[in-house]
Amino acid sequence: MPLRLFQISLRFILPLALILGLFALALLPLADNLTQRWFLRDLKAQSQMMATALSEPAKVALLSKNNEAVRLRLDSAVSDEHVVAINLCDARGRLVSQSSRAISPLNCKSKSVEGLLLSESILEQDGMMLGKLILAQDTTFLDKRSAQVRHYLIGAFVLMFLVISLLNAWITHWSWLSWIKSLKSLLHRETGTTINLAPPEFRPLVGDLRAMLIEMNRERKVQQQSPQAWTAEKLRSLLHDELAGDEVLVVSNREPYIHEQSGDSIVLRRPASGLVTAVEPVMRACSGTWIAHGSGSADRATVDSHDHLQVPPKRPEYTLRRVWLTPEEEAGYYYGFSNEGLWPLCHMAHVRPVFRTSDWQKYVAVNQRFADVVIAEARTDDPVVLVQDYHFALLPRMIREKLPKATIIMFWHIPWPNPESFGICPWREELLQGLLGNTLLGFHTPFHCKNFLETVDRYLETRIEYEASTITHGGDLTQVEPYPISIAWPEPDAASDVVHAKKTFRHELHLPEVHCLALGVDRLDYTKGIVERFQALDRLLETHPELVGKVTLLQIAAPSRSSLDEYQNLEVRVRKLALDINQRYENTAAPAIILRIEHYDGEQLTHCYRSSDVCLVTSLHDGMNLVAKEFIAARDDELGVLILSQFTGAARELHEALIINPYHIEQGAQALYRAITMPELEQRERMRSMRQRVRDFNVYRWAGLMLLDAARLRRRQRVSEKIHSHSHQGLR
Ligand code: GDG
Repeated sequence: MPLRLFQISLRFILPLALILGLFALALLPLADNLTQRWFLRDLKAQSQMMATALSEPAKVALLSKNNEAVRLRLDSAVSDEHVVAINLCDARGRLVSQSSRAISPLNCKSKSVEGLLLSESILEQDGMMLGKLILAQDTTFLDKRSAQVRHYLIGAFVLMFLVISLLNAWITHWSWLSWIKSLKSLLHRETGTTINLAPPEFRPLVGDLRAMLIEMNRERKVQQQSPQAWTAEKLRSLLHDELAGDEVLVVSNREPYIHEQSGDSIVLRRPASGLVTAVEPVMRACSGTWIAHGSGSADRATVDSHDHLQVPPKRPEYTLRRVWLTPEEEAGYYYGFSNEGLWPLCHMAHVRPVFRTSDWQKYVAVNQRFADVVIAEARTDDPVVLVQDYHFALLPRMIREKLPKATIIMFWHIPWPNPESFGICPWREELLQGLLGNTLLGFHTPFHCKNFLETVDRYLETRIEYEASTITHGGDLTQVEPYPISIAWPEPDAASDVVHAKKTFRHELHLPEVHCLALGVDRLDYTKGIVERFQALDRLLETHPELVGKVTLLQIAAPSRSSLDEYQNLEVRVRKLALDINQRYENTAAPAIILRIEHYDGEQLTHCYRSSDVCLVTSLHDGMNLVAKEFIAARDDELGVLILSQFTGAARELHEALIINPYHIEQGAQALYRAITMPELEQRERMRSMRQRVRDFNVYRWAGLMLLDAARLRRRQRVSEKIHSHSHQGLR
């Protein structure tokens, strides 16, 4: 029996022993008393009977004064084992006769003698008292009998305890075995039917159990594959081993390097994008070709005749291939269908998606354009193509049609909604069919994967293996897996001291030297909960007036999709709210909010992360959110508090953050108060644990896991192709 089972049994056995023990303690004196009373009653009845039997010869002896005859009768009565002596006395109390075994303290006046039970029986004749018989019975045996009864009772209790304990252990063991058996059969069954077939007690657990087991399997797999931490070097060598010599192409809308014309000169800009932050280290590790929309005003001027550019410009490691779009194409495909349609469709932020046929047509055309570029760039017939994000839902199928042997991996960087929400898209079937051109489709969380499988189940005729997380559609197999995205762990910066950074940063912001600084860093997007964040700060200052002038929120909001109405309205709202709040707390040492709607460079952002006391991530819905992880990575002083929305993918990993519902303004305000007043010891404990997690689960792991899975699928595909061609040759 496993140790756990033994522990469970102990939980029953110990209280049982205690209860039985207490019961025995209460019962033993009672039983003692009862047996004594029964035995005494028996003795009295016996002496009564004997007195009755002796009364006639005794009377005769008293009347005739013939003592000898009666003496013999008395002796024969005394031969009984308990009667030890009998005295016959006359009416005056004189001894007339006595059994031969006389007991010295016993005479006609005796009322009690130790160790004896004395019973008197009066002898009468015609109403006149003739004398009396005194019977003495031995009572010492009563103690022996009581002791025996006590022993029997204790024995019975011990036996009862043993029987119940064994019975319990057996029942526990048996239930455990049948529980495990049901659980095993449950987990091995077809998932689609599991819910109905599962025993009722398991039904609420089925989803959780499966998710837990899948996660445990993945963790184990990763640990087996990577006893040490994931690094760029390790990813590179893994790519070398697993995809040796294979061609790698990346496709994304956003390019990692943008060239802008600034007066007479050209400046290089890095976009504010989680996707770029995540994929760039992968490209550096595997040096392939990154195909993206050339959106900068000086982009054309900086490419070669094949629209190629080696990047990073200072130390080239891979090729950037720029694709040109007309303003109409960009308006329809990027702003229209992708960002007014799919973005709000996939995020629950209460902004209605807008679907226009003209946008859809541009989306189809641009996806086709990128597919043509992939096919043109591919030097082999089976490249590994990494497609990024919701701008290219149709691309995988388009590539698959021309390059059937390609391994196409797509990562969907935003949440996937439930089937009902997705169902409002007029082109839902086309989008799903496009996505099923992938070999491997990745989301941030198991929950998004589940939503995707259920959506496909709802709208397409496919074969879905929930257990294996695969979809078979028109002969193609797509594996759907969660890969939580992350960041590259920064190199330690020995030169930068956090205490100094804090001081200079407050000085730059014209804040007092000792001042609490909260930070928000986002693209200016309605999904990021910037308004709710400001409201939480406002509420904090309202409920804690002692903090007015002592806390400032620095909000960096990188302009994004600013040509869309929804984003312009958001900017107006955010600016106005910041202004209102600042006016409300006007005459103080420092403003409540410093709002910077501008683009910061990477180094500036790190400086901000290191100099603040609190980082606020209050997204209303977010696939992962990399700002949360960047803040943690920047805090090598192990201080600072992260407030994190429960609606981010990051909240599933960073449990030591203060997790909030951003819609609940009071909760946000309370979390802010808790963060501001949190002791350093607690900050350190939380930060240390989160840093460990982000360091280990970094972007190289994200890419590594995805590429390992892709390599495995690629091998499987090659084997099945070989078998296929051999069987064809055999048939000829
Ligand atoms: C999508 C998903 C998912 C922000 N402002 C500036 C700037 N940033 C950088 C941050 C961070 C990135 O942009 C934002 O990443 P997030 O993950 O927070 O959000 P999205 O852009 O919405 O990204 C998201 C992500 O894709 C990855 O899959 O996590 O859920 O929505 O790296 O530092 N960078 C610079 N200047 C800024 O002003 N340089």
